[in-house]
Amino acid sequence: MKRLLVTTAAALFAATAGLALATSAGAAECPSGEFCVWQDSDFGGQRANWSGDDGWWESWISDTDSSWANHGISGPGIKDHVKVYESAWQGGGMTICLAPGQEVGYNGAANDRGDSHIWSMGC
Ligand SMILES: [Ca+2]
Repeated sequence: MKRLLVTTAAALFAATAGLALATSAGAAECPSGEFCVWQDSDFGGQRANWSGDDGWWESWISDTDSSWANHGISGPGIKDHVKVYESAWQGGGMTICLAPGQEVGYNGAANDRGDSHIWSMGC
């Protein structure tokens, strides 16, 4: 009887651990309603996050951005896409644009180039 209990507990633990792993692997850690940027790929290193526009990223995140997540809220008439630019105040070229809910673990064309971003109606 004791052996049966131990086996059941172990199976339960394994199932719970598997569930936790599946959850954390799916979505980047980014607050609802915000745009998040990480210094490293795959949502690693220091994270910056904004609910609004920022025309001049802090120096530590400028030109170090390597992964991005748009957790903005969608709805009629709401600016729910995010455009990232290579210079301050939406200057230079656009490096990457994210649709609502989109998470990008790495993008070679946009890597370490962002300086500002703006929310928009589309890409
Ligand atoms: Ca980087």
